[in-house]
Amino acid sequence: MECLFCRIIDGALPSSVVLDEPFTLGFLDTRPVFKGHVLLVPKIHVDTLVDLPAELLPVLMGAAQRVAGAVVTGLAAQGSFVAVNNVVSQSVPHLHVHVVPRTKGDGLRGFFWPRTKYASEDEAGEYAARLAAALPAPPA
Ligand code: DGP
Repeated sequence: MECLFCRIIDGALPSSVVLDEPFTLGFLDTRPVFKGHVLLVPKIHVDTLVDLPAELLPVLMGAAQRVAGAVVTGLAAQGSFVAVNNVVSQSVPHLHVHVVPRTKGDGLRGFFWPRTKYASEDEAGEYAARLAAALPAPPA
């Protein structure tokens, strides 16, 4: 089996497990932004969030919500950063949700991206309309 996170899910590679549920595994990132940085993965192999079956979305994000609570109650973080890299900046091609404990003044700078501006309200409206037209219908 080639996929690194599938090997962790199967137990072929060790990990520090935080959450083990029927469809979701949560384990510590070995290169944490801060200690307690958790990765949540679906146990089925999908490359990105776009590929996740819709019925597993609340399962995965529900687990992320609970872990985001646990870093506050269990590690005394003030909050968290919850993120998914899809393709770009994604170093492991098995969907994973990062839950990073955050505290004011923790020095995290890497997630401060440069910001741009819309040229006009019309341009913003065009972007909104293009996205809205491209959105698949929600699952029934
Ligand atoms: P990303 O760059 O968004 O694809 O995040 C992948 C993360 O996976 C990165 O923060 C480091 C982590 N990682 C890489 N290899 C391993 C590993 O073998 N075990 C664990 N637990 N985490 C890993």
